[in-house]
Amino acid sequence: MATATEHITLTAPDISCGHCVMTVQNTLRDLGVEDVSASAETKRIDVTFDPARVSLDRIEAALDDAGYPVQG
Ligand SMILES: [Cu+2]
Repeated sequence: MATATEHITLTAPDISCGHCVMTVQNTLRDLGVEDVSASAETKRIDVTFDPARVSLDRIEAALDDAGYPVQG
């Protein structure tokens, strides 16, 4: 059983304050990602996840639903 995790950095320009950071982090933690760290300064979201557990499409869809669409 592969246990490889992937690390990606997404950009979500609508992250503007600490509340947004918490919402983004909680949204992705609820999906079951290994680790997530968002920043209102850089608008970036660092995510470590197991692709066998949660897909990148699902991560992006959840962020979209939460009001923080990923750029690009
Ligand atoms: Cu905010």
